[in-house]
Amino acid sequence: MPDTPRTRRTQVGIIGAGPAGLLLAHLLSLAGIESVVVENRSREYCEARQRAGLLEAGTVELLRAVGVGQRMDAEGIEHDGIYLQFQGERRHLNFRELTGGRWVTIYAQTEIVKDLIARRLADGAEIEFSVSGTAVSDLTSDRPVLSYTDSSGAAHEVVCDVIAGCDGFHGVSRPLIPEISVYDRAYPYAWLGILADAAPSTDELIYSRHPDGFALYSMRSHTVSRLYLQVPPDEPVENWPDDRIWAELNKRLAVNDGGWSVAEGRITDKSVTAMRSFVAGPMRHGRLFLAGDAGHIVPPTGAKGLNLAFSDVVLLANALRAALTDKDWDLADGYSDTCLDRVWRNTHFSWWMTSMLHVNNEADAFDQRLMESQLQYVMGSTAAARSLAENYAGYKPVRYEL
Ligand code: RFL
Ligand code: PHB
Repeated sequence: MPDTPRTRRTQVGIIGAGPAGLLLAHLLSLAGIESVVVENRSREYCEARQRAGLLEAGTVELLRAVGVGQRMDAEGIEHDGIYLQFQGERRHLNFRELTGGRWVTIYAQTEIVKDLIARRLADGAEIEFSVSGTAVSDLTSDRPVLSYTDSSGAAHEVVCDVIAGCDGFHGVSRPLIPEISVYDRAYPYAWLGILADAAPSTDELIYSRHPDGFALYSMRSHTVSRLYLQVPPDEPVENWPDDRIWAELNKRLAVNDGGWSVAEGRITDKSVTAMRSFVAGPMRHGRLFLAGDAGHIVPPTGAKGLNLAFSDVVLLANALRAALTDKDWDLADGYSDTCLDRVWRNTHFSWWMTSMLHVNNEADAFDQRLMESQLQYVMGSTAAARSLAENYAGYKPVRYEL
């Protein structure tokens, strides 16, 4: 006989301790709203997963305003803009000048996750790591139930007012929305990403289009570089020994006047990521709300995924505070539409950056020339560069009502 589940009560049940779930729990607690977070991975796994590195100014300001920005302020690196490169010519786009003062910051998603977990635990919060069998029921009642089995095998039921599906692209929440529509685009390439113990030989990120494919020079600190290469989809990582990676990076990032090279170092992480655009809506069913990658995925070329997840979370925190504290459900009722407007703007921008910078072997020569022409236009025209800068640095940042 299975054990009878242990039952307890909270206001918001949150599925997923990624950046979206953790930030939501923190914002709710600042508003005096209780939550329980369940996560099927271990704390160590969540804190080690290599993902995003680039934060919009609005994300930086948000983390600062809600008291989790101390380490980001000490260790993050502010960038004025990015470099774009084509045919060996490298051009700097200065976002501060182009947008009237906006910028971006390098600070790793793994560090944000560590900061948020530390703050939640210091505040006495509940985060259940390493759970299994996460399930949700009674979504169209006003007491939805979140159930799971903890790491010792004990079954739990949490009776909630609302459940937030912050469980990423492969989570259990999205399939629970019966009326969902899905918009999907797979790209015919992937990214090979490496992390290397090497002081970056660039001050800001370089996005380069090369006949062999796209390359991106990013970083995590003044001593750690993060670099990406366009590779075929499903490329086995074993095809890329270290020497081949450095040679290819040096080729795709080389500038015409020579005299510049990628600083090499010990590679500490190597992985291949598929590229996809995916939008699902509505992001709500009854008392279930989706936030972050659970509802949408963008290819990483525009550095939008984490920033977009945080925008959802701010809108959801504002809506849940009004609903649960003031009994006003208007913001909650508008949540999905408000999010999806932003999601589509970011989906377009990420698709546009991706198409412009990658070599698409399935496209005909006409399409390839159009993309090259677009890139040359952005590198040559202040008007075109301003549009890229406005989107990259964060178009219409959302505000958390403190
Ligand atoms: P996450 O991070 O996937 O977290 C979801 C969490 O839910 C857990 N989970 C469950 N827990 C309990 N029960 C279940 N049934 C569960 N199913 C899943 C998972 O274990 C996980 O802990 O989603 P979230 O929080 O929405 O955050 C989204 C971001 O992680 C993502 O958008 C970014 O990493 C995207 N991204 C970038 N975004 C940026 O804004 N700037 C960047 O520079 C940037 N670079 C990137 C990126 C993503 C990349 N990859 C690997 C996809 C670079 C790369 C290479
Ligand atoms: C990263 O540093 O991981 C990164 C930066 C910019 C991107 C994608 C990834 O567009």
